[in-house]
Amino acid sequence: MVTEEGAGRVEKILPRRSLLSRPAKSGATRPVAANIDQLVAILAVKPNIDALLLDQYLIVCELQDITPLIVLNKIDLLDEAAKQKIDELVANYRHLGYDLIKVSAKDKSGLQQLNQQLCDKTSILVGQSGVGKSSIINALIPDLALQTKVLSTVSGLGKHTTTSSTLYKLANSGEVIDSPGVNIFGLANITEYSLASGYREIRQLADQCKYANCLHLREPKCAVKEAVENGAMSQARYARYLKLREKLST
Ligand SMILES: Nc1nc2c(ncn2[C@@H]2O[C@H](COP(=O)(O)OP(=O)(O)OP(=O)(O)O)[C@@H](O)[C@H]2O)c(=O)[nH]1
Ligand SMILES: [Mg+2]
Ligand SMILES: [Zn+2]
Repeated sequence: MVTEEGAGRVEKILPRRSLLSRPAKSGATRPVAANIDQLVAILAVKPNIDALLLDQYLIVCELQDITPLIVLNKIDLLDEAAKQKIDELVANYRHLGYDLIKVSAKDKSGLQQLNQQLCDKTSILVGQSGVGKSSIINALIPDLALQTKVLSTVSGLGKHTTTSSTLYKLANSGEVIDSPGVNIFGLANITEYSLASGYREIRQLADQCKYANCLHLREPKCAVKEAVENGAMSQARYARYLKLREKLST
């Protein structure tokens, strides 16, 4: 606050804006990164699109007030067979209000748009190994030459190339953190109720459920299940909600 003489006084130390954690031994959690403004969840046409992992990232964003951005990389590899499935997924997340941009680190398409979204804030790039996190940062900062790895031709899967999180400064005064391609925060600190409210469409519907403590499983007069039945909520997203609930209880 400002005192009479115009001098300032420290009222309180502000809490960290956000804290991403990952599960550690015996139910404890370990911090991964603090004061993140934006989480960029990277998906890639190859190796495969892991929507369950994407939902986990989005839940963390919903609960921690971190802006999510979804980036679909490697669109240079998109063929007709993959296109329909991906279009559906893209439409679903955009319909939910998530920003989603399509890029190719290889031919540099979409990178200008991505660069704009990274302006003036600190973002962490996350996603399974091999989706191209380091390649995207390399493409945004041409002098950097971060190590990336050729995907195994047998499995199409990446090996973990990046082993620790590192922060890089962009020319547009944004900062990006490259993270290793592991499931870095999982479901740390998430309860069955916070999981439900981490699905934004479930959170919006929940107050129309008959029971205030409805978990949208087998309860009667559940607005969420009704929405799934009449197509207002994506069946695939609901199925992932159920899957993550199972993961929580194991
Ligand atoms: N065709 C194509 N290949 C790409 C693209 N982006 C990245 N790759 C390739 O995908 C592989 C993995 O890229 P990385 O940047 O190492 O992936 P990463 O997400 O950093 O992986 P980890 O560090 O293991 O987490 C490399 O062989 C890249 O050349 C793209 O837009 N198109
Ligand atoms: Mg990497
Ligand atoms: Zn319900």
